[in-house]
Amino acid sequence: MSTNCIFCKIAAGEIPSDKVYEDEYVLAFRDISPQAPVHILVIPKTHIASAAEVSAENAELVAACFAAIAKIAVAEGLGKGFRVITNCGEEGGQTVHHLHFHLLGGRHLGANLL
Ligand code: DGP
Repeated sequence: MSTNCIFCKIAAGEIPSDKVYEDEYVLAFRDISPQAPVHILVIPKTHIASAAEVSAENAELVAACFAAIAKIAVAEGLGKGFRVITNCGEEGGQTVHHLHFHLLGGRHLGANLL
């Protein structure tokens, strides 16, 4: 656990969240400021600061996040499709420095990324 990391505190249950999925490695909860009808944050419980910190040593945690995303998408009725985004660093727009994947769906998101 990283001191003062809000997502570590959510993973530890110290801060409440609207949890939608949990396993040994992964927690998923609804974003506090949803940008789509379904907007869920999927995080590794272990602190990884961002996508820039992913390596061979922690890649299994990223794989676990994506396995969770596939399950959550089914549970949330996103059979028509969804989008997964991770913001990385200052220019990438990252505001919480604990690796997280935004799972977005529930409407047509369009072809543009920006
Ligand atoms: P990013 O900009 O990629 O770092 O996204 C951070 C997201 O985290 C943003 O969409 C808002 C969300 N968020 C920040 N604090 C909290 C919180 O305390 N609870 C929940 N559920 N979401 C949060």
